[in-house]
Amino acid sequence: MTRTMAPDTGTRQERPSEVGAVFDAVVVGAGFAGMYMLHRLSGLGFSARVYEAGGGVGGTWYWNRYPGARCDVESMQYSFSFSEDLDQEWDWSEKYAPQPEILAYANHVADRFDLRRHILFDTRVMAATFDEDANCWRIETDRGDRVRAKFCIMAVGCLSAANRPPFKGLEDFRGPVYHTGEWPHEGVNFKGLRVGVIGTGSSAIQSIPIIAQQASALTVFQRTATYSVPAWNEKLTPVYRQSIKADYPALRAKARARPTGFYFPFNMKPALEASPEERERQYEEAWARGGLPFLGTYGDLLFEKAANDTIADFARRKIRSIVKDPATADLLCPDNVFGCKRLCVDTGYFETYNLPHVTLVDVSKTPIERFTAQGIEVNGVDYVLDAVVCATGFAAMTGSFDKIRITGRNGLTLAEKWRAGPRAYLGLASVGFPNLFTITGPGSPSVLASMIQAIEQHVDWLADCMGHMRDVGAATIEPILDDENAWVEHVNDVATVSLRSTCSSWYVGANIPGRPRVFMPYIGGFPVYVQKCNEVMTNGFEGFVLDAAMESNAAPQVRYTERWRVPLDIEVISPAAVAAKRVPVV
Ligand code: N01
Repeated sequence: MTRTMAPDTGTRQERPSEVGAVFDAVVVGAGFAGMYMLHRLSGLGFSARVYEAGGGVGGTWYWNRYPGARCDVESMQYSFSFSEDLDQEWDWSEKYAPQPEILAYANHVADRFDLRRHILFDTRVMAATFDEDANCWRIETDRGDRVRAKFCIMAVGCLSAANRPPFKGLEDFRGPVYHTGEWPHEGVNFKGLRVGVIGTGSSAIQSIPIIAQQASALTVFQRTATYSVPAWNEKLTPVYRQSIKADYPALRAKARARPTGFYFPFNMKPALEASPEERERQYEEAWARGGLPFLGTYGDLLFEKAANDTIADFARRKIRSIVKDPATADLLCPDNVFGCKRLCVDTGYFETYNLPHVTLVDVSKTPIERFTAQGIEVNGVDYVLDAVVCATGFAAMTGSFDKIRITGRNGLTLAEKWRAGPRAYLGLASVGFPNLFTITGPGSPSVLASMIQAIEQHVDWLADCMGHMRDVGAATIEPILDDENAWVEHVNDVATVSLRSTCSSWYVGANIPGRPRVFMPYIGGFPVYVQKCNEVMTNGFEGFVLDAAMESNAAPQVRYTERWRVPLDIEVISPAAVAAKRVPVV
């Protein structure tokens, strides 16, 4: 019988259920979004309860403890920017911080800002129901808690509902099966074991080189080959850290003005206007710098297929130059658009296939047939395995909402409303669900921006919104249907001009059979989105209805969003660019 391993946090303690308590806000999740939301709510004097399914703070970084897990936005930028003191006191040790260090940072933030006393851990929210008579949300948890709150804030993460494909015969397999996104806290020792890894996305690409160092044999089951750029990770020196800290606010401001929400050198020139020799030189230099900025080598790479072909060709030649066995190299060469699926950043990924005990199995045409007691069967061949790692990703963007029964006006559930794809105004709120907010929800830049900056911008906007509602005595806020529809249409329009919408990625829900195919994040660029949010607020929450306001015409007091009013420093999406079907890189 298979042991499908999930983390035993070991922290779950008995506690009485919380019944009848009333809060200004309930926040679901204590990852970076939930923590920062809680900090802002406390600052405004709102009462708040945070429920967190895990045994600690950190969200993604609490659950994804697989070997090799680390950020791929540089650490000095992959962190909160709201506190200059926090920026100054924390020292990142590496260019790309490993998971334990990011989790330690999350714990530091929780302690430093005294967040824990408002958080109930090991508690999963099961249902949230809007009470139309009382204008409040009724929240139920798996620990018997039954509380009420004016606001219900979903800080559930974009990539937190693990995708566990229902492989035939899984229960027959005699070894353990792990999922990278729900990794055992005590770690896993693969020494001397025959290990199978299913998937070749970011999680697989980070973990495979390390698992290969331990396993006696490693078999990787690949459905889609992946582009990956070397990280060239390195220790950060005190001198380097100090050079950033000397003017951290300037770096943060530059990051906010970028389509990605983080700063890196970016060349807006079109690849197709450069000579082949010049392109080759630029790609070599960018490859030598490594990481996600490789996609910023030219400005048209995600908009012109012919331009994209040039970088894809370069990346394939790199793979062939690293991987010695030509047949394996062939299999590892993607044939889709470069950067269409989320670009991976690796340390020794392709080199791993040169090890004699590592085998790549193509499951693109002949899928995994079944698990057997001994291993995995593909195309009539039995691969004998002692343990399997599912690096199979997530039900992205909406998967975590699906796990909670969220019921709005007239008994409509969010799952029903979003059956054909998510519909939300600015990715922040959805018609029929008053006072329900979705931090980095579908229709916002979220996963296409640096996540922590996207979170902070949403939280600051929401804090100002809730502060304003209190100032004017508003009981509820809810988007107007026409505005929500127009925003959803805009999100779709923008997506169609980017080559990113052309492949079967999790951005469009296509990694899991049966999910609606909709490009979920907003690809128009972080600053353009921020500008729209700022305008909506300045214009008195345009596109929303604020109900029962005593002084509905009062201009909103800007408490936290001021720092997001920054000029754009490179060309980004505009309605004209969309109309002309020419949209610079995000
Ligand atoms: O998940 P994925 P992930 N049979 O969906 C394959 C972030 N992240 O956990 O491509 C066989 O990318 C699937 O195949 P296909 C980052 O945003 C960041 O790796 O769908 N294979 C794919 O190869 C990232 O994009 C970091 O054809 C199956 C793989 O499993 C996102 O999280 C690190 C299958 C899943 O790849 C998700 O990454 C890690 C099946 N039935 C993650 N089902 C950083 O570096 C799925 N697959 C910060």
